[in-house]
Amino acid sequence: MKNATAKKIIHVDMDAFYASVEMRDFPQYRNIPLAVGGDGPRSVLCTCNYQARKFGVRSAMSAIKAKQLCPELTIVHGRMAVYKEVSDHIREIFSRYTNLIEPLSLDEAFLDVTESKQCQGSATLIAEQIRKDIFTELNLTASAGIAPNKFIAKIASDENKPNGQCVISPDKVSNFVEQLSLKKIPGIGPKTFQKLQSFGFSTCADIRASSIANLTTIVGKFATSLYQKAHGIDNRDLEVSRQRKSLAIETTLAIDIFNETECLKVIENLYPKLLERLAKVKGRKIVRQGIKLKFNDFNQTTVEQQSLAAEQDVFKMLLPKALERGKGRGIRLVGLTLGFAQEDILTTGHQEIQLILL
Ligand code: TTP
Ligand code: MG
Repeated sequence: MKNATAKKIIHVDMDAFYASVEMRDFPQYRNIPLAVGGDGPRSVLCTCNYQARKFGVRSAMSAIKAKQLCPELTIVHGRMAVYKEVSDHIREIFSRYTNLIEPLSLDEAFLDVTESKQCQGSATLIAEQIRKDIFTELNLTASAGIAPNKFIAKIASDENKPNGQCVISPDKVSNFVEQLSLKKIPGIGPKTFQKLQSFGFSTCADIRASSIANLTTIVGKFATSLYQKAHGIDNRDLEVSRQRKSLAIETTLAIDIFNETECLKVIENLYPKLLERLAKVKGRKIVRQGIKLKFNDFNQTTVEQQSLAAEQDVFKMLLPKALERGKGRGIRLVGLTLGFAQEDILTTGHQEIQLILL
């Protein structure tokens, strides 16, 4: 049965995130098995690229084991500041499509696009557009899952990885979930999985054939949630605790710049774009504006002042103080921000929908 009030949730997850950033920035890493992590005798890997995965190399594996599986593996140290910068950028891309964003880590987030009007309100097209934006602006690929709830969206985003997406419409949820291995359910670690298996439960279909009472004897309080998940039900809203506090636009420059005149030109370029975005944010009171500079050593500074409107001259006026803090370092990023008055708490605005189990 199709549920007319079903939510539209997208789960976006970057592909081989840290490794892809290294391959993007260093061409010599592009066609070899690559991992990011420590390479000492006690180190573990944060992640690895898809070439390395062909050898069985995985996240959280020890560097020693990884080298045994793939002797030609190159292991590089991570650059967190760069990953954080990419993460901020993808979140800014998400915010073009909805205010309801629940980031899970640097490289993944849930988006509730039920009320979004972009792309004719199609969650499938919004996900495609977001992945396109990420590719055009950051030269990185992401995968997405589109579904009526967080649980299914998260599993779906893994289905067509890398650089793919998977739509599970409300009427397909039941079939999709039936074949699912219990290993794939968040919250079921290797130990719980083993225990469930020893009682004859391997897939969601096996759980469906049981009862909450019976499952309680095996997994205790987790039984209800497990039973619901096996039917594809997950009524959790996105955890979007606060309204957007600010609106920001920023640009990472192709080459570092060093003086005020060049910075002013960047501000003049960014300002109309900030106004465009501001036009889409309805009914918010501006209380602050600020300028952010990131220097070529990745340190950053923000200079702000109270303000009741977005004024280009105020950004320009704040610039000298920000520049002074750079003490001559090159500038790699310029950003403009507007701070909003904090009002109501946002929720996703959807009542929990109880589905009837068939
Ligand atoms: P994941 O999204 O789990 O992995 P991934 O993006 O590298 O690969 P996939 O294509 O399968 O999504 O994690 C995102 C980043 O978080 C990852 O690039 C590195 C970091 N990370 C760790 O530092 N330690 C870990 O154990 C894991 C799993 C990830
Ligand atoms: Mg990822």
